[in-house]
Amino acid sequence: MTRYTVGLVWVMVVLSACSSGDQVARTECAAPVSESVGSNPLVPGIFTADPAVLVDDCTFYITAGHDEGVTDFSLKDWYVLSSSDLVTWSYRGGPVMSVDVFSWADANAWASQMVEKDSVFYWYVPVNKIDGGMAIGVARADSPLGPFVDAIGAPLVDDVIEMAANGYEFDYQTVYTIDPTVLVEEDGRAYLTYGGFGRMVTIELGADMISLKGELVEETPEHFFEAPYLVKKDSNYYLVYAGQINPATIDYATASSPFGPWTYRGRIMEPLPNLPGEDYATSHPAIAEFAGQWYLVYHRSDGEGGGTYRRQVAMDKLFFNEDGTIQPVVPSSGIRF
Ligand code: FUB
Repeated sequence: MTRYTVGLVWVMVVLSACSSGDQVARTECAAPVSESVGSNPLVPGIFTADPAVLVDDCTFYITAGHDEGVTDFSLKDWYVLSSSDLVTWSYRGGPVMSVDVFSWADANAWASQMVEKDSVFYWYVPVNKIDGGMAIGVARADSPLGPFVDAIGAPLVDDVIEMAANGYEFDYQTVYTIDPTVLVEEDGRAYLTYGGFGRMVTIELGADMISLKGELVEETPEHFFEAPYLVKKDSNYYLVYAGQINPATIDYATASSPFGPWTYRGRIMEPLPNLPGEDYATSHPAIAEFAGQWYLVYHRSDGEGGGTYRRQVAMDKLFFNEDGTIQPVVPSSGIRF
């Protein structure tokens, strides 16, 4: 039984520029053509999960895992979907990076995020270590389309590092080392947040983006399940995440620091449907601004040929109210611009 499965059972029982990497909103990019219509899922022919967004050079990139599972997660590589009009999407004909890039890992190309700093692209990914346990690695490239190489040759964060940092005796005491999200501030400082099964941690990254600086700060927003996604807007930090338990909602919280404490703000999306006979659907959000409009990117499990372990990435417009709160989003069959 994987730690994900064990954790899921536990939760069920307990019930308890132009870079979005640095979150710089570039409104000079051309907006999608008025009255054009997108489609959801964005690329119907492939199964993609756990989206994150990077806007670079007026191109909207979505990094996503390649879902190949039937009754459980099976992901060995990651896609990069891209579009400049948010209607026509390309995916380079196949995955851009695989678990094989990390010599110390052997499986689980799970929820990742790519960011840019000083024209270098860093891709933070959770993978299964050959000697056991999930860990976060980081790959580096000069282009969002690669080729990517392991930037360290070892995990950036794993249970060993977390146990030493926290004085834990057992690996099960650590926060689940999955679902990394990275925020690069305008001053170049960067923060890594990760976690799952109701616990979340944030730590500052070194200036080189491939080392840790400071302490692991465990500060978890209310209703957090997994899939944190950290952005900054108008001096406020927004954390969007899969809430409750599968079938997960998409909820959000805000804070005046990337370390929290987080104030729960509400629900953005209700639980997504799963196909009959399938496990409850997961949820995984990313939000980003492009040409002056914010978007919610997420995955769905009810597409043709799809399922809970054959998910597909979709997106819809996202609207902020004047007081900074976010309006609920209802999944559509495609954005109308
Ligand atoms: O894709 C594997 C896992 O499913 C991710 O790590 C979670 O966020 C959930 O989407």
